[in-house]
Amino acid sequence: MRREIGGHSRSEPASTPPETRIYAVGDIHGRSDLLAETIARIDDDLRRRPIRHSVEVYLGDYIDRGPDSKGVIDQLAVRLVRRHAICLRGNHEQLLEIFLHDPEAIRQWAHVGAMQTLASYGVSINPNHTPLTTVSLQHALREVFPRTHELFLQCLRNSFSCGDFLFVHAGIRPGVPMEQQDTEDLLWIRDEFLDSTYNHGKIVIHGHTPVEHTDFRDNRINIDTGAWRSGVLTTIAIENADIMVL
Ligand SMILES: [Mn+2]
Repeated sequence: MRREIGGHSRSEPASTPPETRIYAVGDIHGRSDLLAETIARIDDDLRRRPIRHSVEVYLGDYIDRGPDSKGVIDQLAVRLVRRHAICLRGNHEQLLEIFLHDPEAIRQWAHVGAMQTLASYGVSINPNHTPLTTVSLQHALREVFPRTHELFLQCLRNSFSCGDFLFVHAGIRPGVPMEQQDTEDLLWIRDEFLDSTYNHGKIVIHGHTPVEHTDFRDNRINIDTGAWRSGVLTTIAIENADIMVL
């Protein structure tokens, strides 16, 4: 499938650098089972179609909602070290990072699936026991939170650019230069970005807002297919100007 940027400022179709294939993976949300299948599919694709440079990009929201956030980070940490995978920060990882420093953050995080993440680390709230204070809940998680997962969080990036493609979790604010983008927008933005037909200069590959099928637009591609609920974790492979769903 060929996609062209905008139409005014570029006449060439959006493309990767030479001899480069980019794999981009959508929102995982605790589905370690689907991630394992995806990684196997990427490795299999690379065996069948070797290429000089391969880049693996995960678009964020690794945790919450699904059952095994810990297992997701275990696998991604290995991928990051062995394959130099680019792991972007999603708004859910941001909430976890804030909670590790500020126990009161659980109030916001709890609304979007924190309990499933805490449970995957063996931290559970038993409603029959005295309610845990936010501080003791934070201590309980910090006590069992692996050092490798701390290091993983430190490696997260808010954006990644390769060739004519820009990778972010949620999107960008239209009309604002990349270096002036607000982190909150990169991790949380919805309508102002999704409704925009602005030529961003690069095709934006993103997740964050679930869609039934990979959503190809002139200026962006949404690959969040709501894996935690749908069972479909989407990966696209981009090579030269060709974009395929893996
Ligand atoms: Mn998100």
